[in-house]
Amino acid sequence: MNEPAPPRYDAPLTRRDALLAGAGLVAAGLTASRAAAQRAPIPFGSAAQIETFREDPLYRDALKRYCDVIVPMNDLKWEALRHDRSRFDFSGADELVAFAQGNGQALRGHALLWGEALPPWAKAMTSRAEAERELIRHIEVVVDRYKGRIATWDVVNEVIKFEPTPGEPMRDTIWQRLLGPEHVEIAFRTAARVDPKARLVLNDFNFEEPNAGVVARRQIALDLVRRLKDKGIPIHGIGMQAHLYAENPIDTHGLQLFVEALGKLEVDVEVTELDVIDWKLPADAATRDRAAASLVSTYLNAVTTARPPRAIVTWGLSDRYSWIHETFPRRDTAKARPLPLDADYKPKLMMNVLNRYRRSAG
Ligand code: 9MR
Repeated sequence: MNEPAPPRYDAPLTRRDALLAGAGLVAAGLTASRAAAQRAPIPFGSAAQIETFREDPLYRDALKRYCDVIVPMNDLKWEALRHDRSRFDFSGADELVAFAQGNGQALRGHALLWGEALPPWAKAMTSRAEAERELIRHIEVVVDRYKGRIATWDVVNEVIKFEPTPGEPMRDTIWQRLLGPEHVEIAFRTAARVDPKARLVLNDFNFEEPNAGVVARRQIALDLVRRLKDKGIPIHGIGMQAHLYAENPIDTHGLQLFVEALGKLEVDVEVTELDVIDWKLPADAATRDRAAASLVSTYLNAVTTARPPRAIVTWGLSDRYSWIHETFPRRDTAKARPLPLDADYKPKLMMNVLNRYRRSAG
């Protein structure tokens, strides 16, 4: 197979590059992303998994070295905090928060409301009053504990229906079943009341693919923002997860229109769970790494030229550990390569792309 020439990351930007980039003609978008990134540095970070954090010193070193922002991957979810109904368990979250604070890193909290990662008792709730009482109490306790330390919260996660049908915008969860669409308002209103200084974000996935379902998902996000704003309930950002499928194209124009429309509503975006699902790519590692870097570059260039995101966060740092290994296994059993560092913590081409946007190089 004839492989394309490796992309250039370090050559100076020529006038021709700039013109091509402006016309959207630069293959892979690598040069274009460089131009966009030169405007202003964007905080970079990663989700951190507590078990790995405890066991692997190289993982801790990488988090410290590369990240401006840390996101506890699972330890602020209900499943971790509320395993027992009567008692909050902050052990994992506290450890990661202390680590980030010790390193002068910012924190994103993920997530105050989600239909998944719930303990059995929460899945078994039966009445509106019970769901409302538990949700409000949960947000009060958790946001209050980390007030002034966790600056940004994913207040709600994945509340938009995967493939929305007209009149059915919301995902079917225990919250939607018991509280209806109002669960979003309750969550945002409560978080704002407890920490009026926190950045409050609605986090969701797939705003980037070229299909009708995604067009509908973007519209629903805009409608949700408008509804909250009309009611005087603060929302400051949309978190775009960006689990990018390597085999699918990115609707750069649609994505940019979305980011611009959010800007008009005075809402920023942040990239919250970036990684590349490479299960359909050829086995050769170098080919996969080039494709992943190129896809990330195309995505970040589209977002950043429309309106710079408040942060760029990857869902892990090293290919050694990723949810993609289990969720999207390759037929050839080769290990997935979704993240900016390889399994031995060596930076890959994706890290070069991210470096264009970062506050400081690692
Ligand atoms: O990566 C996370 C994995 O370790 C957990 O088992 C799982 C369930 O809590 O959640 C994964 O993270 C998800 C995130 O919280 C929300 N967006 C999708 C992520 C990947 O599934």
